Amino acid sequence: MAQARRVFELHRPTHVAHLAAMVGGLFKNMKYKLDFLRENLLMNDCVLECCREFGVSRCVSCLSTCIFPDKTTYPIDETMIHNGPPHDSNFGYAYAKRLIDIQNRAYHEQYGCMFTSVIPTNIFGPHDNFNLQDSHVIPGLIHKCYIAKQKDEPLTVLGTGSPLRQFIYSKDLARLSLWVLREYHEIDPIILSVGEEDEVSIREVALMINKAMGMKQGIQFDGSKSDGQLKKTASNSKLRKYLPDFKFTPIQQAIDETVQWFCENYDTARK
Ligand code: GFB
Repeated sequence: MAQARRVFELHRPTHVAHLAAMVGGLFKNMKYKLDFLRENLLMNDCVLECCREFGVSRCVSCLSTCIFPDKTTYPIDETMIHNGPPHDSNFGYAYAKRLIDIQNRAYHEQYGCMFTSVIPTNIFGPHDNFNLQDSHVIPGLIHKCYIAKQKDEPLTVLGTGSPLRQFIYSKDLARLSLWVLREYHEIDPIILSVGEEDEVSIREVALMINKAMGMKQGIQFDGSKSDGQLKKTASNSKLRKYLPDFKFTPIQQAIDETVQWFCENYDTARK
């Protein structure tokens, strides 16, 4: 808490985008459920309490669609956050993030604070974490594809490749988050996602990465590894009511740019 206070003391912010978090892909989440819970609870409490103490006028925190109930109707919308247990693979992270919504409401009711949250789907882009074990699926497969190409071997995809995901490009999320910080005046969260029609399978994503990397070899699957949640299809109708014309970057173009960034920055990339 003292460290957080020193940062607020130094910068005296009026607006805060709370992006501090312990994050990771499916396999890291499955391994460190307690750490994900404790680390994120501690960081969230520090940041939100400093925002209140220093009179910050707007704070936007970042959740994730993995926090929604696993047994639910689709598409998921913002009203369903607390309607049941999240998927078992990431309950530590999910409950810590759900509590931010509770904290925002409590800060608003007790102190009138204008703290809110965004709920993006799976994020990827340049500067990501490309660690082979702990990363999310797209940076993980990009790193694996880079190695497979050098060995002229097929790309090995973990699981069956059939789970479905909606992916948001980090540059699109940054633009939308600035809009939320400036123009969105609700305490209730808002899902930031491409439409349901842009949901893709892990298999399709792997093929897009292969194409972007110029791989000659195909892909193969390691069915002994977990698929995690099969789908978490989210509705972006609340976002579309506010921003009907917002243009998301096409996923193949976003993957091409991320692959190019990784290849150009291989030596210094997080991995
Ligand atoms: O991004 P990811 O790790 O997390 O994606 P989730 C996992 C899906 O990709 C699973 C498949 O279906 C995996 O079987 N997959 C295939 C791989 N190959 C790979 C690989 O090399 N690495 C990884 N990581 N996956 C996370 C939550 O769930 O979503 C986090 O656990 C967070 O808390 C994040 O919310 C956005 O989409 O399954």
